[in-house]
Amino acid sequence: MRSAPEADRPLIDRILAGDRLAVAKAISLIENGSAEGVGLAAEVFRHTGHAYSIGITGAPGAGKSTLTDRLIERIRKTGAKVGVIAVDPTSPFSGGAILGDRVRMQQHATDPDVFIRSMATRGHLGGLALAAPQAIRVLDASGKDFVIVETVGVGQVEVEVVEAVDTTIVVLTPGWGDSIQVAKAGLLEIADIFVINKADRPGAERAVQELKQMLELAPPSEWERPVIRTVATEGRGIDELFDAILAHREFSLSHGYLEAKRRDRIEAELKRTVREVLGERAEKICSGPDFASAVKEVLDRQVDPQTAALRLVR
Ligand SMILES: Nc1nc2c(ncn2[C@@H]2O[C@H](COP(=O)(O)OP(=O)(O)OP(=O)(O)O)[C@@H](O)[C@H]2O)c(=O)[nH]1
Ligand SMILES: [Mg+2]
Repeated sequence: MRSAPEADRPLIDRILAGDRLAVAKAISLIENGSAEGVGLAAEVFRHTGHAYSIGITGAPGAGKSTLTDRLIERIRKTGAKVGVIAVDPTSPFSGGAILGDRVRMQQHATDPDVFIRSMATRGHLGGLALAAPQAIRVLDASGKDFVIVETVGVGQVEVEVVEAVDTTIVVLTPGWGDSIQVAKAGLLEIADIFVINKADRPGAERAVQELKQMLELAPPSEWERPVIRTVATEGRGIDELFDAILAHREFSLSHGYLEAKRRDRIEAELKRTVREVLGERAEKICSGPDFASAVKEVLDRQVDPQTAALRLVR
C-alpha cells in the first residue's frame, strides 16, 4: 500500500523518482489539456534530454504492438528502462481501441522499469501532435532510457507524432501491395528503418525487393535505410532491429544529425503552439460581444469586413 505522505509529495518529485502512478497521472493531465497539465509540463521539461525515442508506425494490424512487445524485452536485456506510448488518434478515450495491446504487453506489467500507456487526445491544445511530445518528456524525466511511441500510420497526425522521435521505424507486411498508398501516406519519407514484419508469410522476399527498388529512386542520403525482416510473433529479427536502432542512433549522434533534428522539432513545436494559441484567441474574439456588433456594423455598411476584422484583432 502506498502511504499517504508519498501521495502528498509534489507530483514532479514523484515523477522524477519514477513513481508509476505519478507518471500515469501526469500523462492524463496532459492529455486532458488541464491547466495543471500545462504547469506540470513546464516543470518536467527541465529534467529531460536523456531518453532516446523510437517511433513505430505502419498500417493497422501490421504487427506494431507485437514488435513493440519484443523490443521491450530486448531492451530490458540490456538493463535499460523503457516507456511506451501507444497513440490512438481515432479514439476519444485512451485505453479504448488499444486495450488489446495493453493486454498483450501485460507480461511487462509487473516490471517496475517498464511503463506502458495508451493515449488519445481529449482536450489538449493542438491534439496529439502536441500532447505526445509532452508525454514522451514525462517518461524521459521519470528515468526511462528508451521511449517507444506506437502510432497507426495512416494520417497526418500520426506522421506529426512520429516526427517527434529520434528514430522512426515503418512497419510493412508482405503484400502491403499498393506501394503508392505507402508513398501517399508519407511513410517513405519519415522512415529511418523499414521492417517487413510477418516474414513467415508468402511474398516477404518480394516485398523486400520492391521496397529496396523504391528506395533506390529516393534522393540519396548518408544514412542508408535498412530493410529488416521480422517475425514478431516468434521474436525473429528483433536483435537485428535493435542493432539497426542503435546504429541509427550512433549515426545520428556522430553526424550532428540528431542535434539538427531536435532543433527542427523544437521549432516545429513552437510554431504549432503559437498557431494553436492564436487560433484559440481568434475563436474567443469571434464569439465575443464585439464580434456581434461588428457584424451589425458591416451589415449596416458602416464599415467594410476587412477593417472590422482588423479592429477586432486590435
Ligand atoms: N503471421 C504473423 N502474424 C503476426 C506477426 N506479427 C504480428 N502478427 C499478428 O498480427 C496481428 C496484429 O498484430 P498487432 O501487433 O496487434 O498489430 P498492430 O500493428 O499493433 O495493430 P493495430 O495497433 O491494431 O494497428 C496479431 O494477430 C498478431 O499476432 C508475424 O510476424 N507473423
Ligand atoms: Mg497496436
